[in-house]
Formats: sequence, C-alpha cells, structure tokens
Amino acid sequence: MKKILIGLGIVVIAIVGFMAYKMLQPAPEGLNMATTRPTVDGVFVVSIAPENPDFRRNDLHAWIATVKMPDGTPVEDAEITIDGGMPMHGHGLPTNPEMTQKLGQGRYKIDGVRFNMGGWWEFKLAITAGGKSDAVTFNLKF
Ligand SMILES: [Cu+2]
Repeated sequence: MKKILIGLGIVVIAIVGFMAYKMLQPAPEGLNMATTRPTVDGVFVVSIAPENPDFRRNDLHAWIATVKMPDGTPVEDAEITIDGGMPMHGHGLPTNPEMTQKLGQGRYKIDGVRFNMGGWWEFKLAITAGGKSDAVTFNLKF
C-alpha cells in the first residue's frame, strides 16, 4: 500500500512538473507576429486589431478584423468563425468569440475575446465569402 502511494506521488509530481515546465517555456523564436497576413491559400488578406488597444489581460473585449482580396478590394458579407488557444499549454480560448457585426468596408467586429494568461496565443479566423473559404492564424503575445 505504501509503495503504491509513493508511486502515485511520483506520478503526480511528474505530471505537475511537466505542466509547469511546459508553461514556463518561452515562445519559439521567430514567430510571425504580423497583424496583417494572407490566408493560408492566399484567398484573402486579413488584418486584426483590438477595438480598444488599451485592453488588459482578462478583460472581455472586441477585435476588428478587416478582410480584403489580395488586390485590396474589401470583402463584404463574409462569415467568420474564431478559434485559438495557447499552443504551448495545450488549451483553447477561455471564451467563444463570435463575429457580431459587419461594419462595412471589409471590417468585422469580433466580440467576446478574452486572454486569461500571459504568453503566446494563436488567434485563428476561418473566413467564407463569395463561395470561397480560407483561414489564417495570428500569433499574439500578452
Ligand atoms: Cu495557457
């Protein structure tokens, strides 16, 4: 019985240690931090910016995504779904952000965003417009 408990203790310490190690790893070098990027297949060019640049970690806040064609034409009537998370922690976004408003000129409001931890986040947008779908992943650090 004692041996089993010691064994269990070792396993727990190993798991906690591994998680702490993963959490404390710095983000990989050379991450592309651009906030304007072409989508994976080059269908759209997307820019993102927080609606209020002074938001603080843990604030529930909004982002504005601007979707254009590669020639700069704004993309209207796009549908956008949002995903993301912290790759080094193995968890997703703490909320389910949604595109709530089409602001015109290719601009879309994404509500319900919250980053609850410091570190490297991926912010992923899947975009459908004009019968075409493509996706883009932004890297963010807080
Ligand atoms: Cu995390």
